[in-house]
Amino acid sequence: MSSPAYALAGESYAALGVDTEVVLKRLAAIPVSLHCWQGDDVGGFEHPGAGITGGGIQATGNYPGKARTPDELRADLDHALALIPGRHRLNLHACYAEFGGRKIERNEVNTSHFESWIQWAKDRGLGLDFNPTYFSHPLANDGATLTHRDPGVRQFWIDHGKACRRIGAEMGRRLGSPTVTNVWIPDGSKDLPVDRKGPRARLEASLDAVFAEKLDPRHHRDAVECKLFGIGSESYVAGSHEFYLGYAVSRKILVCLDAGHFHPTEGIADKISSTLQFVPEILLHFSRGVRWDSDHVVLFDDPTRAIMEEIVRGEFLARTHIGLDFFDASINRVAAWVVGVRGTLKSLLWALLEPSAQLRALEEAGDYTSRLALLEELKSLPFGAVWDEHCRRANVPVGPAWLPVVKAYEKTVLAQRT
Ligand code: RNT
Ligand code: ZN
Repeated sequence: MSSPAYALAGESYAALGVDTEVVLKRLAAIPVSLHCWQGDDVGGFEHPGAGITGGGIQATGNYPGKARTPDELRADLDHALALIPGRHRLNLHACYAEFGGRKIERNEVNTSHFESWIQWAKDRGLGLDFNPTYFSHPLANDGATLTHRDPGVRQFWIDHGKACRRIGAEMGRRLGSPTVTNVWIPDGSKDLPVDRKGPRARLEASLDAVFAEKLDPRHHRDAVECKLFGIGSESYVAGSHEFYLGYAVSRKILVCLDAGHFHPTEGIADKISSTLQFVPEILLHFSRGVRWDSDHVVLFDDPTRAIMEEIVRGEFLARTHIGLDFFDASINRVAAWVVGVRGTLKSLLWALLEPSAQLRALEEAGDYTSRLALLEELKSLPFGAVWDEHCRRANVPVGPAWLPVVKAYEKTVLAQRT
């Protein structure tokens, strides 16, 4: 039995030609890739006390209770996943490898270092996504990795990328769902570089070496992520949007669009239909930049909805991998996941509930008055009742009822971590 509020909401949407039952079925089948790094401030477990060093990214805040071990991180993820409707994916970074106390270099990582993660994902029926880690490492601390002037350092990072692609493909094979392995490097310059060309030429050659091995697309996809600037790379980033767009188009691989990686008022929604005109698929990093690429928790807000509207309107869902990229250390980290994933899913539901046939007909008829009027009226439809029904059917808390669950977990588990 559906709730009375949902039954009424269904009638409102039906009057506009939208079948909420069809929408809820579609929504339930779309996975979001949860980023593991929200749980420990992008620290990873390569060695005790690991944390972000350099790389132009930074987690701020010191809220107590961050995961200190892979087991703690997995427990926190389980807790978050139980409060989020649907079946999703986990996005891992190479620095979350488990070495069992041994010292393993990044160019030597292999699937055996991710066995516990693969088993964890398998037990829960989740797919995995993956990322080589090109930061928080002595050989990255001068701000260069794949663009490095020193061929030896470059080779080290090329080997890391190759190793990670193999791990990604193996994860995809074992879990029966292709892994997207996303390459993001921090390489850039704090102050005005004289040579902007050299690092980009080296980056192209390094990427070609990383991607040289052909991997089965049934198990694996490659993505490259651009960025405008970072902390310490304000004046120049080698892997800019133009660079990676050109690279991905010419190699027919995925472009990763991170919502925080452009000029402060520039959204990524309008980039989707342009990019997908020329590359097979895209990866999205949902994030919320506040005045800069600050990686705040994703919300059910205008920019997030605009991205989802584009994906749905363009019928791009099958060619879009939905990922998250935020890290807030100033609030409960499990709650951050729950807020961010629920906000992402709400935005997706919002887009799926749009009466697209009607809006399109108005546009094609040149009736822009009605198009604008209808878009505005949609905002006060009983959206919340449909979202609540989705949560109810997925057996997760409805509305703010998830919050006391996280608060109890904080008291019994997180607060005990010192
Ligand atoms: C950095 C990129 C990148 C990272 C993660 C940790 O600006 O957005 O995606 O945030 O790889
Ligand atoms: Zn990102």
